[in-house]
Order: sequence, then C-alpha cells, then structure tokens
Amino acid sequence: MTASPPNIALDHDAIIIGAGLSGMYQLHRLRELGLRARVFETGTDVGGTWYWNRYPGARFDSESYSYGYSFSKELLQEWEWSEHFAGQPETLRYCQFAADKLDLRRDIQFESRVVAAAYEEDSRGWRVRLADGSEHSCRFLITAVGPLSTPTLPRIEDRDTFRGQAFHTASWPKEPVDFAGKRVAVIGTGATGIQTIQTIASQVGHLTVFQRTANWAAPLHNSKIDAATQAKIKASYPEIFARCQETFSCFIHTPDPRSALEVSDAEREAQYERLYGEPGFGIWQGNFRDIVIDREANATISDFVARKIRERVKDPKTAEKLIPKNHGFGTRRLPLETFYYEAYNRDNVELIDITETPIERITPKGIKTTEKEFEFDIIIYATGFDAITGSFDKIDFRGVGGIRLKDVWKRGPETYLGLMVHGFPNMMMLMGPHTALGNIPRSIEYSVDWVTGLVRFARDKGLTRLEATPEGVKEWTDHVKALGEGMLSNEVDSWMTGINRNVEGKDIRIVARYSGSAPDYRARCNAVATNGYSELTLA
Ligand code: NA7
Repeated sequence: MTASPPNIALDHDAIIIGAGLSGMYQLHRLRELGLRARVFETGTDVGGTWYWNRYPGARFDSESYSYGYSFSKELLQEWEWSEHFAGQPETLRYCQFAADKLDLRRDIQFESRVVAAAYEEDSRGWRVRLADGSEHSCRFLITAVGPLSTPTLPRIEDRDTFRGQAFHTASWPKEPVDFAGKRVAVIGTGATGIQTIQTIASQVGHLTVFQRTANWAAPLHNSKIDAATQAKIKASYPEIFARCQETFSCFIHTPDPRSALEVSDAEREAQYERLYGEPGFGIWQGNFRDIVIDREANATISDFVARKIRERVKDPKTAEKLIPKNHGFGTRRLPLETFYYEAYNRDNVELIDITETPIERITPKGIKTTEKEFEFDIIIYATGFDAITGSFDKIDFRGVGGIRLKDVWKRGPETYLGLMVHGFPNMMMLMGPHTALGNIPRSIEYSVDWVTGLVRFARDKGLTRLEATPEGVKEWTDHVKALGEGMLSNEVDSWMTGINRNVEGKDIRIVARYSGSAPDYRARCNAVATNGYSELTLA
C-alpha cells in the first residue's frame, strides 16, 4: 500500500473495530488484497452478537441456512446447521468455525476495547486508542461495531442495591445460571425477553414478567434439519442466496404483491392462517405488501393475531394485557416465539403490567412496584440496546479538525450511503446507521465487499484520502428520511426509531435505518463504484 503522500509510516493499513460477522469477513477480504489489517475486539473470542448474547433461548429468527456466510463454498459445504433456526451456542460455534477455517485469529487482538479514534491530516491516517492506553495508527478505519451491541439497563432507582443475582441478557455469564426453584423476574418483553421467558418458565420456581409494552409475536415453528433436508440445503445454496438477493430485506420470504384489502375476507383469513402455521418471518416479510404501510391493512393482521393470543392464553385478563394496543402488528421488529403465550398458562408464571403498577425502585430483596414489593433470587434485564448509534457514541471519534462524531450526529445520524461521514476521511462503517439491515449477514457481505472495492480502488490509484462530500451526505440522509415516510414502523417507538429512554437524549424518534429495499440500496452503491467513486473527494 502506498504511504505517500504523506510519507509517514502507519502501523497498519486498516484497523477494524469488532470481531463479529462484519469484522471477521472484512479482515478476510482485506487480507486477500494483501493489506496489513488488525482487528480490535472487546470480547475474548469472535462472534459479536453471538458471543455476548448467551441468555437462555437465544436463537435465530431467520432460517439458519440463509444466515451463514455465502461467499465461501467450502464453509457452506463443511458446516451443518442442526436446526432450521439455530440456537446461540451453535451460531457461536459457527463463527468460531469460520474464524478457524479462514485463520482469522492471528490478526485479531481480543480483550481490547477501542475508546477513541482520531483522524490526523498530516499522516492521512487514524490514531486509535484502546482502553489500556495503547495507540495504533492506520490508513483506513473500519467500524464493525454492530447495530445492537450496547446493552442498556433501565433507569430504575436503587438498581445496585439488589442482593440476588442480576443479569442483562446481552452480558450473560459464560457459566450456566441455575434457575431450579428460584424466584425470577424478567423486565422487558422484546424479542429477547420473549425468548428468555418461554425458555426458563419451566425451569424456574416462579417467574414474574414485568411488561411495559406488549409486543406482537408469531410462532417460530422451529425443527431439526434431517439428513435428506441437509443434503437438499447444501445442493441449493446458490438458489437460496440468489433468492435473498432479490427480496426486500434479504430474507427468503417474498411479499405477496396484493393488498390485504383487495382479497375477500375468507381469502385473507386463509392466508393469515397459513402464514401463522409456517416457520419464520413469512407472516411479516411474506405477507400482503401493505400490512406495514396501510393502517387498515395492518388492522386486519393485528386483529387476526390478537384472536390467536386470546385463543392461546387461558386467562382473558392476561390475554388482553399481552395484546398490543399502541402499535400494529409488524411495526416493530417481530419477535418469533415457541409456546411463549402458553407460558402464561402455567401456575408459576405471572404477568405484571407496569403501566398499571409502575416499578418504583429495586430493593435489596427484589422489585417494588406501586402495588407491592416482589422478592426475587434473580432479576433478568431484557431491556435492549442503545441501538445503531449507541456503539458509536461510546467511542470518541474525532474527524478533521477534531470534530466529534457525536456532535455531528446530535440530531440523528447523517451519512453517505450509511457507509461514510463527511469530515471523517478514510473511515468506513459496516452496519452503521442508514444501511439496509434485514437479514444481517447478507447486508454485511454486501457492505464489506463495497468497502473492500473502495480500498482496492484507493490502493490501485495511489489514493490516501477518501471522504464523503457534504452534498453526498445530505442527499443520502434526505433520501433515507423520505423513504421512511409512510412506514407505520417509523411512527412507533422502538429501537428501530432510535428510542431508548434509558439513555439520556434518546427520547426523540429519528430515522436511523434505511427502510428501502436491499436491491435498491445495492444498485445505488454499485453505481457509485462503477462511476469510479467520483461522488467522493479523493486525494
Ligand atoms: P427491545 O426489543 O428493545 O426490547 C426491550 C424491552 O425492554 C422492551 O419490552 C422494553 O419496553 C423493555 N424496557 C426497556 N427499558 C425498560 C424500563 N426502564 N422499564 C421496563 N421495561 C423496559 O430489545 P431486545 O433485546 O428484546 O431485542 C433487540 C433486538 O435484538 C431484536 O429486535 C432483535 O433484532 C435482536 P418498551 O417496549 O420500551 O416499553
């Protein structure tokens, strides 16, 4: 790689922050270019999300065989998913398997948290500081920090006074937690809370669920993959991934082009019944095209799922509490469940609606609501993440002239293609704000390949400074905001709209996510590459 101009030696060609699926693949691709790349990772091993989220019941909601890396035939053929929707231990093993096969670990420094990164104009490089105080310089800085990787605890008074065990689901211990006979509380009923609750309900002595907002959930219908299906999957990987490339969010499910309102009641009901009985996200991603954009269409599926909840939960009062009233089906990220609703039919499971009886504080013995004090041995916080921008906020990113990324994004993220930011030359973001998320590894592979293409271009042309223009940032940010208009999901509080009231300043909805189609996103980014990255300022 050229070091001139300017002729100042740098420790690495590239530093990648994070050794999850993005960071691992990015390292592999940069090595193929012959670059000296270094990954800094907080954890003791690879895996990112799948390394940290060891809570009981953590598993895929997208089909295992659509989730792994698609770029390597060898990886695809050697790895065998045991279930249609694999659990976390298996997915972590998959990440470790990929790291071994690609021999990644020799360039990954574990237990190394990046705390600051500053752009230096004299070297046209970045100086990265770790928590241990060490500094490392590089030309290109690539963030692979994950959109859901900064867990947040609730701002409840006296949280630290609890004398039992307390865990956030995303900082779950590596050693097994013994639930037998224990009085357990779960705070939070998002995708994570739901997986935890349905898994531990039969293991605990008593479970008390503290729900602030009910979430719509639909059955996962997981099953083992038998030998014949395994062979079929392996033979059809090219078609599976080709399908993922065509769909809106890279899942294998294709939306029904019809409106929910143009079919007869009987036909609509039959479709909902069929999708409710099928595995995976079909009921969300493969449903009538307008269920998440048209209020009336949305009401039809919300009514259907509400009926299912009433059928499945024996106590009508509990059923009503579990039916969301403030948002429609699929307007938040849809949790998939396995006998979640039936957990509330058990004698040892109790649901507390904390909008009726709010939590006042944590006590040494448990949780005090306005109604009474509950005593617990274990409190589980399934309270989510400071999503999308949270992991950026934790690192002191300084661009040209010392500008802080946090200040630039004060009123919400501003990006170029979700990949770059004006004022932060040579910094590229993987799965940052304003990118297509969806079936994440599919988006990761695209973004990594795009970034790799840009780095290759810079190397071939002897460029040492790549920067997004203010016009490019404005155009993309406006586009992302315009795409979000009319989406019911953007009118609802959730991590997808940047809301997390456990974090100072995150109580105003923003457009943090690209909500157009993945094929459109790729077409736009491909055009930039085809045109020689002329939309960037190159030097
Ligand atoms: P989510 O989906 O953000 O859910 C967090 C849950 O925690 C949700 O039910 C919140 O209620 C609840 N919460 C958060 N703070 C509090 C306080 N202070 N008091 C009570 N309840 C609270 O996070 P998950 O981990 O479940 O899932 C995140 C993503 O990871 C998921 O979408 C998948 O993509 C994987 P609220 O709804 O805010 O009222």
